[in-house]
Amino acid sequence: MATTDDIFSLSIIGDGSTGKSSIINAFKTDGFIPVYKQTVGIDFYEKSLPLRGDVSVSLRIWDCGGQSIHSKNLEKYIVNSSVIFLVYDLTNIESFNNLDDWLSKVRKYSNSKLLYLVGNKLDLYHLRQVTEKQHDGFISGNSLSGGLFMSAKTGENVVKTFYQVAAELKVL
Ligand code: G3D
Ligand code: MG
Repeated sequence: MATTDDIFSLSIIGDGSTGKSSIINAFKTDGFIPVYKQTVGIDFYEKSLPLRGDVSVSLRIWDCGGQSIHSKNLEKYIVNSSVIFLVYDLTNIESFNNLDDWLSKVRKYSNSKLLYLVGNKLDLYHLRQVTEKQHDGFISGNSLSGGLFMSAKTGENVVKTFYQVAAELKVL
């Protein structure tokens, strides 16, 4: 008998150019698509992730343009998200400093239990502007569920992270 996956929404938010669309592309294709395309409006991508046995979870992944922090659309999809990735660019301290604004939107509109800090562009270690200590401080200071570093360019930690999130959603 066919079974239907539980579907969970995951929103990826943060400043423009931090790599949100690239993270989704890396997850979609298991490879990096080095073409910059500014997100127009809001789009989603859905994928079913097989976990153990015949258990699977569908993730509906939402992307939005960086300038959407003041848009009504942002509120609409944050409110329905089970998981939120707060993304910043490890080589851009400003994108890290702006996380307070993104987080206040999340706190205002969402009761998501899984909120992760994602430091992207890990491959550009020589240009890094945000330390691990700052990263960890933001997670503990704001009681987030956790955080990690990834590279949408090399794919490091990308697919693994989505699977970990899917597994956590299944047990919630
Ligand atoms: P956004 O969706 O958050 O606005 P994009 O960001 O996914 O469009 O990425 C913005 C720029 O960062 C793009 O470069 C993209 O190729 C680059 N990028 C994204 N992730 C990584 C990464 O992990 N490592 C490196 N080195 N670059 C990354 P351009 O130059 O096309 O603007
Ligand atoms: Mg984008």
